[in-house]
Amino acid sequence: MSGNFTLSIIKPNAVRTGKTGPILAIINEAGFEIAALKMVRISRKQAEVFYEVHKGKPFYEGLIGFMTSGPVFVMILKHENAVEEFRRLIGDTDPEKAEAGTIRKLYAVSVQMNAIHGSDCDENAVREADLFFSGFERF
Ligand code: IDP
Ligand code: MG
Repeated sequence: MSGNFTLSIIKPNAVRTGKTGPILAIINEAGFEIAALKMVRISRKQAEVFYEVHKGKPFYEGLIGFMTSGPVFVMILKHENAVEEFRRLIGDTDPEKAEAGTIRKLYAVSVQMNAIHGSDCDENAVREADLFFSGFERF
């Protein structure tokens, strides 16, 4: 299903403040199909593997601390051209630059606590989905 799916994470700030339902509604409205979904508390080790590309950047330690600070919802979402379409739906990394109506514009509280993750390319969608879901957990 490469090219037709992306990996998303509803981040701890959004889960903590009760935004999971509203965010899932936006994702549903936009026509994405949930192919896998679970609530997990990401460990430090898992966060380090997931964000290894950012190791050494000034925001890295803060990001790891934030992403392990509480439970998240991890999901595989299916859609035509899923990676690009989903990045458009979530908006810019920086909520101040995100377009009106995007998930980050609505629910991010800072660049770090920007409510949601979306894979940035098909190769990373495959990598990230494989980290979180076995074959039996995908539909
Ligand atoms: P993305 O999530 O839009 O792909 P990335 O550059 O891959 O953005 O960064 C991963 C995550 O790291 C961001 O979603 C955000 O939570 C955090 N982050 C990125 N840049 C900054 C920053 O300058 N300050 C604080 N946190 C940041
Ligand atoms: Mg990224």
